[in-house]
Amino acid sequence: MRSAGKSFLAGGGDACCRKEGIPGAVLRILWAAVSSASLAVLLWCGPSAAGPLRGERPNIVFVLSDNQNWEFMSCAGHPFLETPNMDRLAREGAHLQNAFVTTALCSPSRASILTGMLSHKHGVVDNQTDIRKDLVFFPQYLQQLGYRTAFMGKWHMGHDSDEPRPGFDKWVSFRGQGEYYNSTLNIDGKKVKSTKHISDELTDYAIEWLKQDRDKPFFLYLSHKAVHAMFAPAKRHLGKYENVALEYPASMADTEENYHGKPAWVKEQRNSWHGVDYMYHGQMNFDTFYKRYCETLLSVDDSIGRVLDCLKEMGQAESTLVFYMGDNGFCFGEHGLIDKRHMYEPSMRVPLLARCPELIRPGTKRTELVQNIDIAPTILEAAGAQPPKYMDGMSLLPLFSGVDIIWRAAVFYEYYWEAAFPQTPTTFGVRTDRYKFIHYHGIWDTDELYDMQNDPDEMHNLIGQPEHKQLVTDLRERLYDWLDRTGGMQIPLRRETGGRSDKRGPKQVKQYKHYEQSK
Ligand SMILES: [Ca+2]
Repeated sequence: MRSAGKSFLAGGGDACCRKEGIPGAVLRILWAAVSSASLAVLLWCGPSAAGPLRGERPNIVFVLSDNQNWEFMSCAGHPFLETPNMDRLAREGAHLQNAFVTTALCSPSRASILTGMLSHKHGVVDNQTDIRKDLVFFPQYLQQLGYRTAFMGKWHMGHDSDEPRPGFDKWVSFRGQGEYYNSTLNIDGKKVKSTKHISDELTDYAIEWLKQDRDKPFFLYLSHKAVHAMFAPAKRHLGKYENVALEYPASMADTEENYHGKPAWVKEQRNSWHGVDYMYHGQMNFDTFYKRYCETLLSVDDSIGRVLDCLKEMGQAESTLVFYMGDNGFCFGEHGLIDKRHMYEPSMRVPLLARCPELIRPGTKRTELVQNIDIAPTILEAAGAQPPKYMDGMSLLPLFSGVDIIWRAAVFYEYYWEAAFPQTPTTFGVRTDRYKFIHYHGIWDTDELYDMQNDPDEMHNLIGQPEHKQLVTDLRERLYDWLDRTGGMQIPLRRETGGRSDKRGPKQVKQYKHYEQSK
């Protein structure tokens, strides 16, 4: 089967794209955009190395959470959150500790996971734009390789449609962000009302599907709604952390010291939908926000546990490759901000775990810089195919082998201003293992440079320091080289539709509406 898979994938983007009808012009752009990262994939994927490290194709499960901060797992050192099943994945598999997204926003990141492509290449740069019909989702290739595939949960690209998308034999989804309770699900084209908390409901469907008799390998994409705002824990978890004492980040206070050297937009955002002074326009206070988020995340951890137990019961736990990842990070008061979009560490960094005893040594920890665009090439290679050249990511399988390898030296970042949430500017950046350079488009006061080794909380902007002048010049050049090489030298423009969350709040919010109403 592996050679059959290679016959259409080994030719890289060319063969795949022609098969799926990508026009020649687009194909030429894609070829022109083949990056050094793609080259590394080719180098690693020689005939002897490609494919799983065993005789047959593994079953694969990819579990995605929404908006999970990379430190919100017990195994990542969170002070009180209990995530026994995420910890189990890390203990029995691999914890990729330096994982990032290319754009910290739901739909763009999901499109990057599914296509292996950067946001400016797949074109999904906000939460409203649907993905182009000519692009291929990696599960479509898995189907051609003989996999049975299922999608369960939040899709979100093309906000208003929940219709089944290509690449999946089974489809359970909902419109846009969905609802925690009383969701209207689209199950293979039919509308069905959910009866439970959405994390439990999706897991029920996932397990029912996993347990079906089949003579083919399976691929499950379990895409949770949790933990997106407005948070709603499963009833069994509600209030679990009500009495914990929170520790606020040092950069949260509105002090001159905290905003020294920062661009003006950061302090301006404090009093907005995405700032601690008027968060979600007064729908909750910071402590409620933090605690309900943690409690809502517990249902995702439960879901992972149920999937792992199901695989064990089926006798598939040793040979199934299970991933767990967040679609973007989440800010908890750092620099006075909440939520995501910007390039500060809590926003662009995500949890990433993988388990497969036949493939990954238990307790593996890797610190190489990895990204959401790496998921598609990794899964395709695990399935025995060579990833298409047009994909921007790199297969992570070499990292699971436990040997030292030459890896990428930097990851790049992009975020495009949205009319719906106008408080965060268009942002580009590059992060090496030591430094982070952030460049804003249309912001004229200052760019940013941080020494991530000595200043992991990004408190001291070094951009103006004379000793870093050459470093800034070099990083700026690398950033533009990357944009140039990958076809990113333009700003995508979208028609403004819907409302703008651009209100300013009172100094003191007197009533927190969302949770007052839900009591
Ligand atoms: Ca998200």
